[in-house]
This record gives sequence, structure tokens and C-alpha cells, in this order.
Amino acid sequence: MSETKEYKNYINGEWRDSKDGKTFEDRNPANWDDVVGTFPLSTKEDVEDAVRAAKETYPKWKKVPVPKRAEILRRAAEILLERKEEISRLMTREMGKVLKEARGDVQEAIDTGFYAFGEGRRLFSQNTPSELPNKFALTFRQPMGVWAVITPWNFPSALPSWKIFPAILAGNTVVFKPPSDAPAVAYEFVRALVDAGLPPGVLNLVYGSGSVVGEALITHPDIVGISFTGSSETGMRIAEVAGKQLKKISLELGGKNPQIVMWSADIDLAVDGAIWGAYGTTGQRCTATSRLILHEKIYDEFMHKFIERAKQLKIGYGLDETVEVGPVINESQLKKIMKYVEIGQKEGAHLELGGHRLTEGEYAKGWFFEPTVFTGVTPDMTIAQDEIFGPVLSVFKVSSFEEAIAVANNTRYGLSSSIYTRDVVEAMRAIEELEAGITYINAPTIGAETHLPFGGVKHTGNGHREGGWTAYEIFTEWKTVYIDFSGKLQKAQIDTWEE
Ligand code: UN1
Repeated sequence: MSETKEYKNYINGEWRDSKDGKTFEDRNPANWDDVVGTFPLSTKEDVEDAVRAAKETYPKWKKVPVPKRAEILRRAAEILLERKEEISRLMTREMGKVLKEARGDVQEAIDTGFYAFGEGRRLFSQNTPSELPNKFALTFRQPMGVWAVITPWNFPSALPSWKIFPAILAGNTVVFKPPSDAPAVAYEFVRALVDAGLPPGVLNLVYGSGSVVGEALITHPDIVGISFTGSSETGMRIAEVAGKQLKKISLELGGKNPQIVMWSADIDLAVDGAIWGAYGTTGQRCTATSRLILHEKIYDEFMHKFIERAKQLKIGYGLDETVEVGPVINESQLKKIMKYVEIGQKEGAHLELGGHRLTEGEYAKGWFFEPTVFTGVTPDMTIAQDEIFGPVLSVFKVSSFEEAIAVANNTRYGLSSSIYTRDVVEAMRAIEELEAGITYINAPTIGAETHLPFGGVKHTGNGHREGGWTAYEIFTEWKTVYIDFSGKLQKAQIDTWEE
């Protein structure tokens, strides 16, 4: 066990306690006796202060040339790189993902920072011909104002980076509400930007509950846009508020991601992919594989190999480098997973592996749950439809490619998807027919790279894509400019061109 640190909000360039001095604790999910830190339980007034600071800073920040803003982000990414090991260890301690994955999470933020640096000298816009002579028609991107950024605990450094780097590079200012289950890494992320020389007020950090801080933020009249990753319920609440106030929103919500394995697939490769996709990050990714769709011809061979592998997964505290599956995030999430296991059994699915909480020995003080497999799942079952966000996999048996695609698409979500096949026609058809924002061929549903669009169709999102160049679409608005140098009144759509 290591030290417990006292953390503060960051508002207008100052580290501050909450207005009424209240705090909350962040505990290690692998050992609840280990208190990582205490954090301000902020009030509505703290949110007011943060939004005011961001609003006052906005006119100055948007005047800073984009390549100059970008230099600060490059320094922040360099600082994250220097501190990568320390932040990764803190991440494992506060939210349980195994160290190797924690390092990947910090690397995602570093990559996103360097991408943002490059984008600072790009941020391309268009120049297009006018229908009239002696007239230019062109566009450029403008920032929008103060954005609220609300992130989940499962990617404590990657997800803030996906939102905050593009938002501030584009010239917006930000109020950031981090998750209460991974607040210390959020502090490290903000500290990297502060140490890189980000001016006061550009990024403000307010800790606290969703019901107080989150609600005050999303309803604040000076917030122009809300970027959110998390549950569909909260996403719907944000969309409702934004609808009434005409705020811009970018929502990244649930997933129920399928991996299809066809009979021509390399079975060992597909087993590797499914193990990593289903149990990496203890199944707590938006992109986690939660449905496995197996062709009947390879079903027995695949399942035999898969169960053998799943049984051997080493569960424990992720700072031990040999551990492969960490704890789930907290008690309420553990209870939710247990509830779904109960529902699965009641609805007639067969519990093939796992299904229990681990409570003995090294697991006594943590939220550990066995890697779990349900077979005989049909698309109408609750466990086939709801996002469980834990190490629970539902397996379907199908007899054709068409049936595999139909089962895969039978969900309200559409984030990631995968197919293992050596048949090029099946691969090409899957690319076209799978209803998802991301499709992997012969690779698992997890593993998105930061410079490509990331997001989903149907109830997973609202049409935006984070990552790469598309993130900049979210945080900017187009200005269209017409420059007429003909010296006379020219009427579009009416005047015809004559020499
Ligand atoms: C998420 O779960 O919200 O592709 C993000 C992946 C990661 C990102 C996941 N690079 O699984």
C-alpha cells in the first residue's frame, strides 16, 4: 500500500478545494483498504467558477495562433511520456487495469497529443471555385467557446486526451469533469498540460458527482458543447438537456460488440482474439467483445480451446506483471454483473464457465469476478442485448454467414465488430454489412488506433467520430467566406457570367 494524497480542483490556474470543503475517497478496486486519494466533492458554485474562468479565457485563447497552441500540447505529450511509468502504476492502483494495459492507455494519450501537435499546422479547410468571376469562395474552422468534457473511468488518460487535446488545439476552453473512480490519473493528465505551460483558465478541472457537478455543467447556459463518453442513460439525459438548450454534443455510449468466427478461420488466432477482446480490461471497454458468434462447423473445436484458455487466465492485482485480468471497478458494477449472470441463467442460457465473485485469499478485499462464458444464447435474451461491462461473454452458434451477420446486427448498439475468416468474399461482405462504426478483419474488437475515426452507429453515438482528423469536426464550426473583388454587385444564382 502506498500514500494517500490530497487532490484539488484546478480552476483559473489555481489548485483549489471545493467551496464547502467536502471530499470523497478513491480506493483501489483490488484492495479497498488502499485509499489512493481524497478529492474535492465540488458544488454548483465550483462549476460556476470554472465555467466563468473558461468563458473569460476563451477570447484570449482563440487568438493564439494554432501552431503555438499545438506546441503546448507537444510539450504535454512529452511530459506524459516522461511520466508514463508512474502514471501507469497509479492507473492500475486506482482503477485496476493490468499494468501492460495501463501503459497502453497512457500511450494512447501521448499519441493523441503528438497527433494534435501535427494538426496544429494542418487543420485543413477548403478553397473552392465561385460560380461568379472575380470572386473567391473558401472556408475555415473556428472554435466554439466553452466545452464540458465528461469522461469515464475505463480509459482514464486516453479518453480525456481524445477530447481535451482537440478541443483546446482548436481554440476552445474546457471544463473537465473526470470520473470519481479514476480521478488521480485525471489530475496527472491536467498537471502535464499545466507543466507544459497551458495558460490559466484554458482547462479547468472540477471533481465531484454526476448529479451535482455533471448536472450543473451540462445545464450551464455558458457551456456551448458537451463531449461525453459513458452510459447510454447519462447520454440520453445529456441529449435531452442539449436539445432544449441547443448545445452541441458528442456522445460515445454503449457497445455490444460481436466477434464472428467462420469455419475457414484460423481457429487459434480467433481464440487469441476472443480471449483478448472479451477479458482484456476485465471486459470493461466500450469495444469489448461481449458476443461470440461461431459457425457450427468449428463450434466444438473453438469452444474447447477457448474454455481451456479462459480457465487459465490469471486474475489478480494488475501491478503483478503476470496477472492478465484485474478486478472490476467497484461494488455496484460487481453487483450489476452478478445480476446479469442470474438473468442469463433464468432466461435459459447455459453457464459454461465462471459466473462467480472471488472472495478468498488475495481476492478478499477486492471486486474480483471470474471470466464468464454463457453458451446457448439466443438474440432475444437480455444478456444478448444489454451492455454488461464486465468479463461476461455470450456465445451463439450459427449455420451460415448470413445468419452470423443477422445475429451480429441484432442489437441497438453499433460500435465495434470483428470477423475471423479466410474467405475474402465473406470478409468484404462483412465490411459492408456489419452495422458498426468499426470492423476488424482477423483481429479482435478492441485495439483502435488514435489517428483513425472512432465511434459507433445506432444507439452507440450521435454521428460524431473521435480520434484522428474527425475529432476536429466535433470541436470546430465552419466559417464560409466569399471575397468579391469584381468591384460591382454580383448576384449569385441570378447573374450569368459574360465576358
Ligand atoms: C473505450 O472503451 O471507451 O480500441 C475506448 C480500444 C481502445 C479504446 C477503447 N483503444 O479498445
